[in-house]
Formats: sequence, C-alpha cells, structure tokens
Amino acid sequence: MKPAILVARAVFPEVLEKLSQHFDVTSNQEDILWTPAELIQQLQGKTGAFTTGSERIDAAVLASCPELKICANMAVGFNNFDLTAMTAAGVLATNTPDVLTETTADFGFALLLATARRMAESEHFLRAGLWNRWRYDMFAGAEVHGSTLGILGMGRIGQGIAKRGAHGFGMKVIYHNRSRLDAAREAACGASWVSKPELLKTCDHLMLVLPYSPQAHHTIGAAELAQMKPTATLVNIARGGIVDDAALAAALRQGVIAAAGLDVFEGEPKVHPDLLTVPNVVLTPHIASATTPTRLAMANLAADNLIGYLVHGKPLTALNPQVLS
Ligand code: 8YV
Repeated sequence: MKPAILVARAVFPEVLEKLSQHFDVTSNQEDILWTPAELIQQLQGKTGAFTTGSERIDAAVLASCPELKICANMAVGFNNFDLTAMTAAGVLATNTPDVLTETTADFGFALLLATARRMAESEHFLRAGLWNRWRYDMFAGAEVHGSTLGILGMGRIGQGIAKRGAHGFGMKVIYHNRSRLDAAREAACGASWVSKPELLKTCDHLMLVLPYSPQAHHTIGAAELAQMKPTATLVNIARGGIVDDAALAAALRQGVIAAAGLDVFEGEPKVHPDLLTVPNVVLTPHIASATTPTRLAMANLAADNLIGYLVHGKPLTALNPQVLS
C-alpha cells in the first residue's frame, strides 16, 4: 500500500502526478483555506504533508496527527513550522532553499527600483487621468545607481541582492547580519559589514531579507525608522512582522523616510489599512518568488523531499536532520 499524503494547497498538476506515482494523494486543488481544525482533520491518517507558508504546523497539530512523519514546505522560510515541536515529535521538516534565490533577489531589486523611482504612485496618477503636462519635479525620486544599499540579513538572497547592487548598479553595499561573511564572500558580493545603527543611519535604501523569528519581531519599528535618512527607502521582502507596519505607515505619512516597498505584511493577506492610504508605498502580494519556473522548482523540491524521505529514507533539504538519526 502506498503511504498517504496531503497536499494542503493547490499545486502544479505535474507535481501532483509525480506524487501520485508514490503516494495515495489527497489534494486541495480547490485551494480551500482550511482552519487549523480542518487541517488537522485532513491530516488524519497521513504520513506526509506538502505545505506552504500558510499552514501552521505546531504542537497542537502534531499531537492530533500521530502518523505524520514529514512536512515538506514549498518555501524557503519556515516560520509556519514550530521546528522544536516537530523535532520533539520526530516529524521531519524540509524547505526549498537555493531554487528561489536569484528570482527573489531579482524581485527585491525590482521593488527597490519601483519604490525609489515612484513607479506605483506615478502609474496611479496616470491611470487617474491626472497627467496633463510635464513638470521638472514630477515624481522625482531617489537615485539608485551609485547610492548606498543597506541589507539587513545576509543569507543567500541578501547576497544575491548585494551582487546586483554592487556589480549592476555601482552601489556601495553595506550589510548587517549576526554572522559576518568571510572576506572572499564579502568581496564577491562587493559588501562590507557594519553595525545595525550604522546601517540604518548610512544607507539610502534598506533591504530586509532576514528570516522571521520571535526575536526578529518588529526589528524595524518607530525607533529604527527615526534613525534612517528622511530621503531613504525601505524594502521588505523578508516576512510580515519584521516591520511594525503601523509605525511604518505613520513614518511614511510624516516623512520620517521617503518611501517603502512591501511584499510581505503583518497578518497577511490582510494589509494594515493605513498602508493602503499612504501614497509613497509600493505594495505587492507576497510574490517575490513568483515566476513559473521558480515556483515549479520549489514545488518539485518539496515533492522530492516527500519522495526522498518516505520512499528512500533520504530527504534533500532537511531542516531538523536530528530526526533522521
Ligand atoms: C513562498 C516565501 O512562495 O519561500 C518563501 O519563504 O516567502 C515564498 O517564496 C511562500 O512562503 C509560500 O509558501
């Protein structure tokens, strides 16, 4: 008998087909957003789960699903997993690193350009029929090339953004991260390490790429925004909750910083209502990894983790490999 798995959200049909060759698959192609109780119900009798960042796997879920052996996240971020509880329950967790790095770095840069160069604001102006003449200062934004790019969090995606900034746009790149990159990597990224206060105070554009953890909650709030230049832009492609969205909306309105580009939000898919009414913000619905090839690669890697572990005993990208021993 094939092991039973749950694919918790809609996914590429070809990935479902691949999974069906190895598993008895229950899928959610209607993409219903299950409540935690419904998720638990759907997980009954399943040894594996294909999840996305939207499904929370915590001690309560694990206690109610004793047959579960692996949750394979179609995301590099895994703050929807209580990793400690999963490890304690002997449930393997996997994510999808590497396959989305360059695509996400591209998007971070796109959001930076759109924000600094006021693309959304000016497009809304044009669509509203308000464009009736050229003006010397119309939608004059911040310079990107040659400016100082600050990166908070310097993992794979941060390094991809640094390279784009340093080598593509001639930017001075500074970063802050708990652990400093070695000299060779810093040179490859064209980036130098600075303290967090130095980063906030010096950069013209601040890119957030750090993983979410309770310690990272509101890493950027009113106090941090106040340390930035009034001409600075802020881009968050990391996770909702890293920025205090209410404080950011107030800072944007009061001109504490010039503009923000946000792909992730506290409590998404809800967006803080104040962010919807400030003009100097570019808002996108968590799409930084959304190209078809990358999303397919992510889905395939999640599927291959399920097959690798449940069929061959060898997952590809385990987050808690302690479970294997
Ligand atoms: C995912 C992401 O698309 O990989 C991540 O961590 O934020 C996105 O690429 C999203 O989390 C859905 O799983």
